[in-house]
Amino acid sequence: MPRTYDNLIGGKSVASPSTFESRSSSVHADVLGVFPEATKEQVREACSVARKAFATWSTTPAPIRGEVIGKVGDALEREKESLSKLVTREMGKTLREARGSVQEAIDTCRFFQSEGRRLYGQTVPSEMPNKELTTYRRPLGVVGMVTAGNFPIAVPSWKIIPALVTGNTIVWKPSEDAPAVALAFAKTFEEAGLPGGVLNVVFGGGAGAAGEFLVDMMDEGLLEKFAFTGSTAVGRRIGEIAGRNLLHPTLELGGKNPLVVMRDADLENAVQGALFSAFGTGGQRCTSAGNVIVDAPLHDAFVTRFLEEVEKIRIGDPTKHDDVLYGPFINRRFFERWQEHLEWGAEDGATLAYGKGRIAAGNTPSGWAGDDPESGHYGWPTVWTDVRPGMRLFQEEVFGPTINIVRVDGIDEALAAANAVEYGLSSAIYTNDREWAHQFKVRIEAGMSSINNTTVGAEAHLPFGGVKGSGNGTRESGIWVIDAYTYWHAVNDDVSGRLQLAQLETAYVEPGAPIDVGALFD
Ligand code: UN1
Repeated sequence: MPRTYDNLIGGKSVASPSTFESRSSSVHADVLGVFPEATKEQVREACSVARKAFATWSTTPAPIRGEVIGKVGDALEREKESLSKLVTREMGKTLREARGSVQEAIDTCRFFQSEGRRLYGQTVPSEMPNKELTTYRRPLGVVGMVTAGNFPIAVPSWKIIPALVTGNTIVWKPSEDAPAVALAFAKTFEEAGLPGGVLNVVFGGGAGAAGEFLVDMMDEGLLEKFAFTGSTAVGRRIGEIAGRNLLHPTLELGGKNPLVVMRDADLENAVQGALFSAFGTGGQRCTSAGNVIVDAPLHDAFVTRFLEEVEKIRIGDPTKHDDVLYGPFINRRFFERWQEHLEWGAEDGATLAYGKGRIAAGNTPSGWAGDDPESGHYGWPTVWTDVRPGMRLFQEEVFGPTINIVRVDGIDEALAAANAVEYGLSSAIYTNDREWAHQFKVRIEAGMSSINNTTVGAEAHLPFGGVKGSGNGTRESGIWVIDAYTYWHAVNDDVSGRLQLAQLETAYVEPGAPIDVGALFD
């Protein structure tokens, strides 16, 4: 019998009238646990509990808050292996990548532990005597968070940790695709001594369920901030609701990330970079490459070498094999969404250079690791050639093991193609030409770019986020995320003992007579 788990509200376990199961992505019969479907009333209750907790947590000195985050990092480090295995079992990414994603959360703890001892404000000179101006970062209040299942620990850590160190309290609705990882992560905060009510976790679905209920709390005036990672369509909706409540949400949305390979590129490096960008995590990263844009003189050689490598990709159950590049889809929903694109490609008139849909008995690619393909949803690595801007295949996010190859001629065409999508999250160029790399840096419409590296693999202390349809300009990670969870408070401290009026009484110096350099030396 699988165990049943509860919501965490005000430091207490709270059950809900209905529940859902979390199943392993590689062996569907394997149930990780039964989780609650939080009701609207429970979500509301979590928000009011978080508000009460805000009074004490926001006045807890920031260095002390940072120490709690440090202890979360210690717990994550100690549990890294079992957490990584849980990520692999529940979500389906390889153990190597799962370890990387837990490490990303640890790195985030290390960064923000010490940020608790900075959170710098400024001292600013006043134009009046005996008056001092200072600025302080103040926490916003109660933050609602909804996160996706593809990075069930790293991406929540980018939100929860900076929000806590800056003194906010949280109601978090983790993805229904990875609730077990979310619960384990939330437990590390309990171990670290975070007071009850500061981080509340409500489980359940998105539309018509806990996720939407939490969004509704903005209209009820119970939240001061919303942070979301997920689709552009849902992000737009959250942005509208936040906007009418004068809240500035954090929105990390989709991507269709270009990887440009110029004629002078190191072919092997570019092939390896494109392979991991396209097929790492089975293409289920918002930073995965969508279009590989290849300069004409290298196009045919690139396609040949790339296809040789694609044929060798090892695929299988990541809980059993260490050497697979990717495992199953997170679940049926992700698989079905991916499968749709096979029709777009045919309608668009692109060429299917490699791939045969769902991996099944009698339909396995050469690198199949030999498991029962029906135990999870597995997709063939899929490569389309002759793809052009404007095709649906080129424009829309696919979120699976699919890559398009697009032929262009020269840096200007490459940049035009790279920018011809609605999104602008990450991007990459392979070239050793300084001028082309420079052109790419200044003209690409993206929040993140790599030169001679992949579209994925953002480090935990650089700003993460996109432009255009990929977000609303907020950034996560590093010092930049602090702006998302604080407001600037400007303080005028007047010790003159009298009414002093800036601008009206400012004692500017009277200028002397104008000088004339010509006359001075004639
Ligand atoms: C995501 O896909 O939502 O840069 C985040 C990367 C990872 C995070 C991806 N560090 O690929």
